[in-house]
Amino acid sequence: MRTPRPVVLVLLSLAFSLVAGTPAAVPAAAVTTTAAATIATYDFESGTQGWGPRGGGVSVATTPAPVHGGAGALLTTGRTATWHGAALTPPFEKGVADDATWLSSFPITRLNPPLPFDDELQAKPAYWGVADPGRLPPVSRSLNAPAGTVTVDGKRDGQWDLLPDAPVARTGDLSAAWQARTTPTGLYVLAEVTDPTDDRTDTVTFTVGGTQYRIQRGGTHAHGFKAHAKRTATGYRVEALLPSGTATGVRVAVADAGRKETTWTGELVPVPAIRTTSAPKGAPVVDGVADAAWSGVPEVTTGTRIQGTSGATATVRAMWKAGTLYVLARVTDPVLSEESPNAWEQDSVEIFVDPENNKTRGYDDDDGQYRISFTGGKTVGGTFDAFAVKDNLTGAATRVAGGYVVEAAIRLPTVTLARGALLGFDVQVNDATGTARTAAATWNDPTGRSYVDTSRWGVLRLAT
Ligand SMILES: [Ca+2]
Ligand SMILES: [Ca+2]
Ligand SMILES: [Ca+2]
Ligand SMILES: [Ca+2]
Repeated sequence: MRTPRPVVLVLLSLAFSLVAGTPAAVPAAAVTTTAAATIATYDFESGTQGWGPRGGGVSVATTPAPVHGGAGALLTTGRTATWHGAALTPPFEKGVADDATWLSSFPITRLNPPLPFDDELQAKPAYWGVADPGRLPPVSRSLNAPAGTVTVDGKRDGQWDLLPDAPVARTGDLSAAWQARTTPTGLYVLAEVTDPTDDRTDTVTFTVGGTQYRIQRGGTHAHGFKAHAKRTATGYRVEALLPSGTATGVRVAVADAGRKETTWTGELVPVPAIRTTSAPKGAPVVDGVADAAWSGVPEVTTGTRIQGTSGATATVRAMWKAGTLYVLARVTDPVLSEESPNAWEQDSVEIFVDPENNKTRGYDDDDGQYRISFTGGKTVGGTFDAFAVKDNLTGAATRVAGGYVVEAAIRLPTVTLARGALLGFDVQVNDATGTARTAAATWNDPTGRSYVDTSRWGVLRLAT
C-alpha cells in the first residue's frame, strides 16, 4: 500500500434499507425504533446517491468491486477517527421527540436531547419556547462574576471585554446582554440593550438582594447608587455600581416602552479577577532555546495550584506573528519523568487557546489543548478527536539545569490575529514523579477542568 498511515476501508453493502427515525451511519444499537418502515433504499449503481464523507480527510466513491450483489458499492477511505464514515444529506423530516433519536448517544450520552417532546411525546420547554414562551418554566441561570472594577460612565471598559456578555432572552426586536464584576463595596453591572425605539420608559432594572435599581434609557435613576446610560448604534448601554452587599441572586429586567420585557434570573458566582497578559508582535526560532526575540516580552507564572501544594511551575511568555501564536515556557522541575503511558501524567506543559475568547463551558471546534513534554512529545486535545486543531501545533523542548524549556508555535487559522485581539489563554504545568502526576499548576484556571471547559482560562491581548 502506498499510504504510510493505516487506512480503514468501509464497504456499505449493495442494497440496504433505512428505517424511519434511523439516521445513516449510526450504530444500530444506539437507535430505538418503533413501527419500522422502509423509506429509502440505495444500490450505488448510479453514483453516490446523496452520500458524502463525514469527517476531515474522508472520501467516498462508488466502486464496482468488491460488491455484495448488483454492480456497485460505496467505498469510504481516509478514516482516521471512529466517527468518520459516510453520511447522507437526507430527504427526511427532522425528528421531534426523545423516544426515537440518535441524539441520546451521539456524540455523547445525553439524558435530555435537544428536542421539543419527551419520550412519552409530552411537550418539553423547547416546545413552549417556540409555541408560547409565556408558558416556559422560570429558568435559573448562573453567571461568573469576576472581581474587577470599571468606570461608571456608560462607556465600555476593557474589563468588560474580558468576558462575552451573557444574553438575556430576546423578545421581538428587544434583546439585551449583561455582565457583572464584584468588589468589596458592591456590584458593577453592565447591560447592552438592543431597542430601536427611543422611549422615555425604556428601562433596565437590576434586582439584587431584594432591592430594585431602575435606570432609564436617558440615564435617570433613583438616589443611593451610581449609574450611567449611553446611546449605542442599536439601542443603549447601562453601567451601574449597586450596593449589593453579599447578595448573589440577581434579576435583570429590560423593558421596552414600559411594556414588553425580557428578563434574566439567576445566581452570580463570584470568582477571582481574570488574569490578563499581553503578547507583542514577533516570531522566535522554534527550537526550545529562549532566543533574543523573547527578551522584554511580558512574563507570567503558573502560580495557581490545581494538584498538590508544591512542585513544578513555569514562567511563560507569548508572541504572535501572521496567523501563529508563539509560547515560551521555562519550567522549574528537577526530576523529570515520562514513565506514565498517559501524556498528561508526564512532565509537560499544556497551552490552552480559545481563539475568540468565547469562554464557553465546553470546547468549540477551534479551541485547543496543546501539550509538549520535556522531551518534545506533542499531543493535542479538542472536540471530536481534536479534528479541527490537531495539526496546529509545532514545537520543541530542551532540558536545562533544574528543568526544561518548551517553545511552541500554534497556528490559529480560524481567526485573523491583529493588535488588540483577545484570546482565551492558559498554561498548565504537569509535574510527574515516576509513573504518576504528583502536582499541576496553571496560570489562571483554578478548577482543574481546563481540558474540557474554557470558561475559566485567562486572557491574552495581542499588542504591537
Ligand atoms: Ca465604563
Ligand atoms: Ca424602546
Ligand atoms: Ca527559540
Ligand atoms: Ca517532575
